[in-house]
Amino acid sequence: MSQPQTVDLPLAPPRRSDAPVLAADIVERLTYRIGKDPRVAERHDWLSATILAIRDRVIDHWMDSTRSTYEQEHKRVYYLSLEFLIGRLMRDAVSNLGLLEETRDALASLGVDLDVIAELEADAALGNGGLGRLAACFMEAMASVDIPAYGYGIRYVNGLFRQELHDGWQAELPETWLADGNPWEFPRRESSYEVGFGGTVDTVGSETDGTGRCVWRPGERVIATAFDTPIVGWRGKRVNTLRLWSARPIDPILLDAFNAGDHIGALAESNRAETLTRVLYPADANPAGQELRLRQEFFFSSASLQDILRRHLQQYDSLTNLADKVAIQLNDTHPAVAVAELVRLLTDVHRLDFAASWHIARDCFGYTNHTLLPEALESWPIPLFERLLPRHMQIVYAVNAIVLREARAAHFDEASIRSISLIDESGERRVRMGNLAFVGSHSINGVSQLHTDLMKETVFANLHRLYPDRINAKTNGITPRRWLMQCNPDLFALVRETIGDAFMDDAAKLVDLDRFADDPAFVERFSAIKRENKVKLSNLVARRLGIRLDPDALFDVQIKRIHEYKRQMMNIVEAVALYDQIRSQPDRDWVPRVKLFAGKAAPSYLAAKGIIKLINDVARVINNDPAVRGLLKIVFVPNYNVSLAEVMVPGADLSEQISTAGMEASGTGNMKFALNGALTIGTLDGANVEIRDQVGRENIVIFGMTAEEVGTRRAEGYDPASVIENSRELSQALMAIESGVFSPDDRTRHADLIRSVRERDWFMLAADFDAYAAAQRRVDGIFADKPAWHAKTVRNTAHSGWFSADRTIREYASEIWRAG
Ligand code: T68
Repeated sequence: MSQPQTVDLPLAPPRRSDAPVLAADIVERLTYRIGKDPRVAERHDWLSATILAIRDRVIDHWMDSTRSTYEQEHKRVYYLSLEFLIGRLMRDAVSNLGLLEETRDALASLGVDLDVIAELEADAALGNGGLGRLAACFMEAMASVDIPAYGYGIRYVNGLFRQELHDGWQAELPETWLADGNPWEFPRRESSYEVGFGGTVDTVGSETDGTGRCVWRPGERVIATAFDTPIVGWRGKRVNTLRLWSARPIDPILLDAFNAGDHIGALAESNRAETLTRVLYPADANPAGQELRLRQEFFFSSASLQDILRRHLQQYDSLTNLADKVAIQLNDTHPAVAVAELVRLLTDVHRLDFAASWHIARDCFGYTNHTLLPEALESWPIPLFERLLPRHMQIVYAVNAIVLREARAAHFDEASIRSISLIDESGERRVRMGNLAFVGSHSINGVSQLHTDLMKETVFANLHRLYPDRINAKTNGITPRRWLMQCNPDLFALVRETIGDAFMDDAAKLVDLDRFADDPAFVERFSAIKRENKVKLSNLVARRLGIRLDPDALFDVQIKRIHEYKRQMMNIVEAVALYDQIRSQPDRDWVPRVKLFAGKAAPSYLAAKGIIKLINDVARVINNDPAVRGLLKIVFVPNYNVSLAEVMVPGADLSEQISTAGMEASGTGNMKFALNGALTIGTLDGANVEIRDQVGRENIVIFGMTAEEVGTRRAEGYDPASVIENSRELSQALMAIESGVFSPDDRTRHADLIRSVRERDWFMLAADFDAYAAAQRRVDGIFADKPAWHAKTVRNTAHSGWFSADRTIREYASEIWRAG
């Protein structure tokens, strides 16, 4: 083993962080780092100065963590993800360091309000939805449970688009989160790697089947440069690194061309390189069939692996022990090309033999699957893959030969072999990234129990038969720091006062709250906090949309990406049916309800955009109809992001988790709502099943078909028309929408959406509709019985501790990574 390059210098003594010292530090950063006189500093300058002062305190812990991993030769975990949906970082860092009150006081002594400047921090929205947010929760949880981990991804200049509503239609605008600079990140020019594309391959060895050593001469090369962000774990115990790659050209400008007058051509290479990391693909469940996407995937996978190997070799000098010291988790198939790239680096660059490289790779990699939707399973046309990555194409073929040989030896029939193959030969030949990730990993996990069972029965059935020990379940989790402590500080304080501090380090201890569910004094305080959070949410809605809400109404919330399988459409059709009933029986004692929606649609997903417009059309009519007397309101809050969720989740009474059973791999929003004392109305899909098991079936409202029933129904030949005919409520609601009641300016606007329900209804809205409407009326009944409702909300909080990401990460660490 080589010696550490750093000599044994003592660590700096920990910084004092009492309020006066912190205040002085903030002023110092403001003056000397930002260059602003405190007397004229703007709020944004105060934010930057505060982050810099906090960041300096983080650095001490960061260096400690890095050093101890090195000295104790701990295994390192690398989480490769094309998405990290971080949101804001300041409150996370400050509160995990235990400096919230000190920071508040320090700023107050300077005449600055922490809550005001915290709101100015831009959300880092480097992700689309659940998959990206899971990666962010995992980063925080890995630091909190003391796992030495690095997140690797792309530093997109433009994160997920900003959504505006123009006349109820989604409009997409660029999100320039870096416009005011990013005080959290450290550029690391010294950590730069070349990444190649295209070109030619020369074989050095005698083997011609791809397994011999080769020399790849890329036709095109770019430089990947690292930007590091420290991620602070709970109580500042450990600080890990999120390393995001940015692309730059090898030659920033071709001076000869420039001097010859070709000013545009001189910058072409530079532009092409920088385009690589300019935008996050706004793809949710529809992989963009774009060359640029594959280039992004390879770019960050290659840079990350080169970095991993460099760090390992610097410490251990040898690659034979790589899998003992390195675990690499693939967040979905987006980094699956890393399997081939690691084999290439080991074989061609580090001169291990092919078989050894292949075994090492498989021992290092684990793969997490996040969807079974066939349209979301990534694959690349062979001509494209071969042109961009000629050496990787050879490796894919070589690996495929090994796998198919094993399948033949196990007497698999031809149909099974075709489904296992890394190459899809059914139409245009394509590389199947899911199969590549599967065969290149020793562990393949689903994100809930149900999803894992379905993986074994459907897309991976034959691979599972060939490698029966690999698939395992790791039910998702959320960080309770962000999703309770920070977003709901009053509830957090009440819990702490009631059951003590133990739950702060072990969320499962929240269960101690259970015995207070029937204690009237406690319940009164619990429900007063919920009401206060509803007031805050109402204020946000009033500010942004000018709509006034009654905080005593039932707040029914559905926030997530807009997708047909998530069935926002069923929710809004049910609102139309309810509207109808309220108008025809105005004197019944209706439970006043506010239906809140938020979420983005992929820009190319026209049906999802149509659903947003439908929700807004229905909202306009219902909200302006005096006949409903405020008994029903519909609100679509634009630009859903992590920070908006932090207000909407604590302010919800009811959490809508109503996907067609079998289609939502897990869900994580469902966990956030339950933790914050909302009841779930949901199908037996994804982690809803486990939420029911944890909170108890009397504390959740379940309806509709099971995944198995959905399968049977489809197999029998599902006919939505006859179902619609037999449901008066549903037929009337669909007819109203179809006839243009909600779109008087364009009566046929929603005709296509409704026709797709009538004719095909792939997501089985009609089949579940009556059960859903009945479940909503059950919800009304419980909500009207306040003691019963409140007891259930307390029990939801009490039994949600199991969904802490700390639990999930401990399972990954012990069962997949063998680390920590
Ligand atoms: C989500 N997937 C699952 N995908 O839908 C959700 N897809 O059930 C689960 O809880 C969550 O992952 C975490 O496991 C996604 O969010 C994407 O965002 C995505 C992005 C690009 C391409 C395909």
